[in-house]
Amino acid sequence: MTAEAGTKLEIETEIEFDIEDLKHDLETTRKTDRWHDAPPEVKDIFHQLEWNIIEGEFPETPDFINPLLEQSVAARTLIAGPMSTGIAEVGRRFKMDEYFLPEVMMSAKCMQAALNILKPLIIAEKAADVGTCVIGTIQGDLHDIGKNIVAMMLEAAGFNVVDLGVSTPPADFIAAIREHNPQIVGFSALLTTTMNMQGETLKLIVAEGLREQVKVMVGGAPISQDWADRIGADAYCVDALVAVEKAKACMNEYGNVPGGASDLRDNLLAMDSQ
Ligand code: B1M
Repeated sequence: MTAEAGTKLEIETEIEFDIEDLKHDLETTRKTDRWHDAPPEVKDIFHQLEWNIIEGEFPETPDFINPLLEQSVAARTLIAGPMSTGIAEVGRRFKMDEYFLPEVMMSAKCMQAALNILKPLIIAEKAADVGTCVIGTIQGDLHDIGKNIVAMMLEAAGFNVVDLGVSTPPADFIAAIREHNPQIVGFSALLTTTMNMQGETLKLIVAEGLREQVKVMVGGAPISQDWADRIGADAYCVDALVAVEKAKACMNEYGNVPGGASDLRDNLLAMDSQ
C-alpha cells in the first residue's frame, strides 16, 4: 500500500481475477483473497460490500460505501475493486441459472446506489476542458452501469460528456454529432444480440459523411479488439480507465489524425501493451 497524493489510500485493484477462483473463494470463505495491500479494517468492509452487491441488499449499500470513504479509500478504488468483483459474481450466478432477473435487478440497484454517492466525488476531480464526447448504450440494450462509469470518468478527466442514455437509435447518435460536434463517440453494448448495432451505427456515421470528424471508441462485456476491428472502430476499451487514457490520446497525440485512419487504430491499440 502506498499513500496517494492527498490522504487517499491506494489499493491494488488491477489483479486479474478468474471467475471460477472468485466463486471458490466466495463459497468457501465468503471472502475473496484480494486486496492484499489494504488495511485489514478496509479489507473487511470490501468483503461486506461485495456480499451486499451479490445479495442485492440495496438499501444497505451506503452503509458500506460511506465508512470506506471515511477511511480515505478513493471512489475509483471502490468501483474497480469490490463493486466490480461483486457484480461479476452476480453475472456468473445468472449465467449458471443460480440467479434470475429479479436478483440481478436488485444487485444493479446496489451498484446504482453506490454510484449515486461516488459520482459527485469523481466529478469533483474535474480537470480543465479537453474536448467533447458523445456516449450511449446502443439500440436494443438497456445496460448502463458500465457506460455510466465511463461517462463519469471521462467527465472527471475534463471531457464535456453528452450521454444519450440507453437503447440509443443510430439516428440519435448522428443528431448528437451534428449538434455537439464531439471529437469522440463511444458505444456501449452488453449483449451479443445488440453488439451488432455498434456496427450499424458506425455504418450510418460513415454514410452521413461524419467518419473523419469523430474518433469512435467501443466497449462492453462482449466487445473485443477483434470486434472493434471488424466494425472499423478506432479503439476498443476494456474498462473505464482505458477509455479515459485512449480518449485523452485522441485529443492530444492524435488530435490531428482523422477518425477511421489506420495509424490511429494501430497507435491506440499499442497503448494496451504499454
Ligand atoms: Co443483463 N446480461 N440482461 N442485466 N447483465 C449480462 C450482460 C449477461 C452477460 C449476464 C449473463 O448471462 N452472465 C447477459 C448477456 C449474455 C449475452 O449477451 N451473451 C445478460 C442478459 C441475457 C440480460 C437480459 C437479456 C436478461 C433477460 O431479460 N432475460 C436483459 C437484457 C435487457 C436489455 O438490455 N434489452 C438483461 C437485463 C439486465 C438488468 C436490467 C437486470 C441489469 C442491468 C441494469 C443496468 O445496467 N441499469 C443487468 C445486469 C446488471 C447484468 C450483469 C450481471 C452486470 C452488467 C454490469 O453492470 N457490469 C451482466 C453480467 C456481466 O456483464 N458479466 C449481464 C458491471 C459494469 C461496470 O461492467 O458494463 O462491462 P461493464 O462496463 C465496463 C466495461 O465493459 C467498459 O467499461 C466499464 C467500466 O469499467 N465499458 C466501456 C462498457 N461500456 C463501455 C463503453 C465505452 C468504453 C468502455 O465507450 C467508449
